[in-house]
Amino acid sequence: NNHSSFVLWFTGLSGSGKSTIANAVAKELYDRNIRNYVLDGDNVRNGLNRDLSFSYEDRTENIRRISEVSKLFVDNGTVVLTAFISPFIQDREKAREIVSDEEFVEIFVACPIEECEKRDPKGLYSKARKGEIPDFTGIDSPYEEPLSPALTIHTNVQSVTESVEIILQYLKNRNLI
Ligand code: GGZ
Repeated sequence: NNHSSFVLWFTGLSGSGKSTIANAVAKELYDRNIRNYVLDGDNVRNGLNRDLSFSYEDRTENIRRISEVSKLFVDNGTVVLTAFISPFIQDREKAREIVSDEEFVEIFVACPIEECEKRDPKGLYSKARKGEIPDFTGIDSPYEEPLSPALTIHTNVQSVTESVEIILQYLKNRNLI
């Protein structure tokens, strides 16, 4: 297939649906013979970044390393889908610079915190409310919404299938796939 690689950078609160949508898009790319890889907390925070906490400095370092790794994948011809909260605008702008603007697609996975908290798939919000997890994003650590993302997906009203369609259509329109 004839395409250049790029990074789909998903950003949003814990429980907003970043990993779910990233994996669903990854499957569609795979079905189109587009080599791709999903980077998320499960395969990065447990390995490469296991030395990092959720302090401001460590989140910045987390995103910096992920950006550099994403660039390596793109150099290799692999489409990268990253699913990290990446709560700080400055860190995401740095990621865009590291990867290069033309190859960086920021996707805001928007979901009201009340809804994320209701979903609470890992029970983390509940723990954070009880003070058992300090610096929890949206509770006692900030989330800075993107000012001009390429796409915003509202997971409280859009299904996973609809969200995937929106993203694929965007990539087609931009001749990225
Ligand atoms: C936010 C935390 C925290 C704190 C652990 N704040 O829903 P999850 O579990 O699977 O996704 C969250 C994940 C966030 O890691 P990231 O690498 O994406 O964060 S960042 O981009 O801000 O560096 C959550 C879990 O780790 N988790 N403690 N304090 N999320």
